[in-house]
Amino acid sequence: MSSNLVIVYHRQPYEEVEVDGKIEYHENKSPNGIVPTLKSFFGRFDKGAWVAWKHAEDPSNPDFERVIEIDDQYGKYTVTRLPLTPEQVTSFYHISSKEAFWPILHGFKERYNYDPVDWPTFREVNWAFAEAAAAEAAEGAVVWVHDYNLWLVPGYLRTLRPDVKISFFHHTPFPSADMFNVLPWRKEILESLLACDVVGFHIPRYANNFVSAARSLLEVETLKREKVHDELSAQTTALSEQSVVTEIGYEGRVIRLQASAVGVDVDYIEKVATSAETAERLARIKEELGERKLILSVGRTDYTKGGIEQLQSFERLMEARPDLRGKIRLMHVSAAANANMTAYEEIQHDLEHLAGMINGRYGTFDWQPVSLISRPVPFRDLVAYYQAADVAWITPLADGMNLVCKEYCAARMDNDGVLVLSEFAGAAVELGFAVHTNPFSHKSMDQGIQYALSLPDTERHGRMKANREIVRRHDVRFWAEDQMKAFGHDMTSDSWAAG
Ligand code: GDG
Repeated sequence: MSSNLVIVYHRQPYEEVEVDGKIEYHENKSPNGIVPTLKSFFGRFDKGAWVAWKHAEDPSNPDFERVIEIDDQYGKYTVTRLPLTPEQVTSFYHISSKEAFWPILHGFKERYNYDPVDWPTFREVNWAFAEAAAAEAAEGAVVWVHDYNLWLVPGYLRTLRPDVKISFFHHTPFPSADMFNVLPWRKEILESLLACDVVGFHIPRYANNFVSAARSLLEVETLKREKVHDELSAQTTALSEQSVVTEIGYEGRVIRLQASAVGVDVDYIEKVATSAETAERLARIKEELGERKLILSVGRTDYTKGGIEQLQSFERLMEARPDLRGKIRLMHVSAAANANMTAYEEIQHDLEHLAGMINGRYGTFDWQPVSLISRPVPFRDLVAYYQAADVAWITPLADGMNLVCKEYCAARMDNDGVLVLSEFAGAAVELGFAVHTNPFSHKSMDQGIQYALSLPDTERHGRMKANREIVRRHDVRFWAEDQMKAFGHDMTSDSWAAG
C-alpha cells in the first residue's frame, strides 16, 4: 500500500525475455504503443505500480513472483502479475471482451456473441485486478484503469478502497444507449463506471453516449455541459459534437467526464524519421517504387478496421481507371493481434482472398497492385513507409481514435503526402484537413481515393502542414497533461502537487 499511482491495464509493461536460463524484463519491442506513454506517468508520482495479467504456467508454483520490482528508464515501479489459467483467458479475454463487448462498442450487433459469456468468470478476473490495485494503492492514491475488459474494476475498488481516486479511460468508442443496452450486464457495468471520479474518452461523442446510456437506466443528473473547443466544433464529421457533458451526479457523488484524444509521440517519430537508418530504408523503398505511387494502409487485422471495404474499393479503382494500372501500388499491412480467434482468422482469409483476386485480375509479370503484409513490420520500417507513401488510406468502420493516421502525419516532415481518413475514426474529429471518407459508401470511398491521388502540390502540402500542426499540438504529452489535470480536478494530494 505505498504507490501514489496505480495503472491497471491488461497488458504487462515489458516483455519477458529468457537470457541464459534467467528471465529478464525488457522494454516492449513496439515503442509506439500506449504502454510507454502510460509508464511515463510514473515520473510524475513518488511511487508507481502496474497491475496486469500473465499466462499462468503453473499458478500453484510457489516460486512464481506475483509482484516484481522494475527499474527502467521510467524509474522504479512494481508490477503485479495476475496469473490467469487458459480457461480464464479464453472466457475473460477472448469471449467476454472480444466476442461480446468489442462488437457492441464498435456498433456490430450482428457479430455480437453473448451466449458463451461466462459472467462469473469475468467478475472474478475483474475482482482480482481490483484486489491487486487495492493492495498497491497508498492512501488517496490515483488508480487509473484502462479499457472495457476491466469495466467492473472501479465498482469493486470503490468498495475495497473508498479513499482512492479512480480514473477510467476508454480506448474504444463508447456507443449510444441503443447499442450499449444490448449488453445484458449493462446496469452492472454502468454502476461500476459511476464509482469513478473521472471517466475518460477520446472524443466528446463518446462521453455524451456514455451519459445517454447511464441516464437510460439510472438516476444520473447532468451537472455541467460545455461547448466543445472551437477547433473541434468547426468540423461537422460523422462523430462531431457541439457540446459535451463534463460533469454528472450519481448517488450524491460528482463524476467528471473527460474527452481527451490520445496523441502520438511526435518527437520520437521525428527522431526515427530523421535517422540515417530510416533514410537508407526510405531510399531503398523509393528505388523499388520508381515512378509508381504508393498507397499505404496499416492496422491490426480486425473487422472494425475496414480492410475488406478498402480492398473492394481498390478493386473498383483498378476496374474504373485502367490508366492507373501499373502506376500505383497498395501496401496493406494488417497484422493479427489476437491469434486463434475465428472472427480474425476469417478476416485474414477474406483479405488474402481479395488481395489475391486483385493481383490475379490486374497484376502483370513486373507489377503487383496489392502487397498484403500479414506480419508486424518493425516500427523503423513503418516510418520509412509512412515517408514514402503518397497516400495513407485509413478506413475503419469504427475506431476509438486511430493512431496510425497521426503517426503518418508526424512522420511527414516534408509536409507531403495525403491522409485519407474514415469519418468514423475518432481522429477525424481533430484532423479536419484529411480527405474524409465514408467507408459505408462505395461512392465516397472511390471518390476519396481518386481525389487524394489527384491533389495538386499546393493543396497537398497545405493540408498536410495543417494536419501536422494539429498532431504536433495534440501530441502524447498534451494528452498526458490533460490526464494529470483531470486527476487533479478532484485531488489535492501532495503527490499530485509534486507531479
Ligand atoms: C486501440 C483503439 C486507439 C500497427 N501495425 C504495426 C504497428 N502498428 C501500431 C501502429 C499504432 C498501433 O499499432 C495501432 O494503434 P491504433 O490506434 O490504430 O489501433 P488499436 O490497436 O486498435 O488501439 C484505437 C488506441 O487504442 C489508443 O487509445 O487509437 O482506436 O482501438 O501505433 O503503429 N506497429 C508496428 N508494426 C506493425 O506492423 N511496429
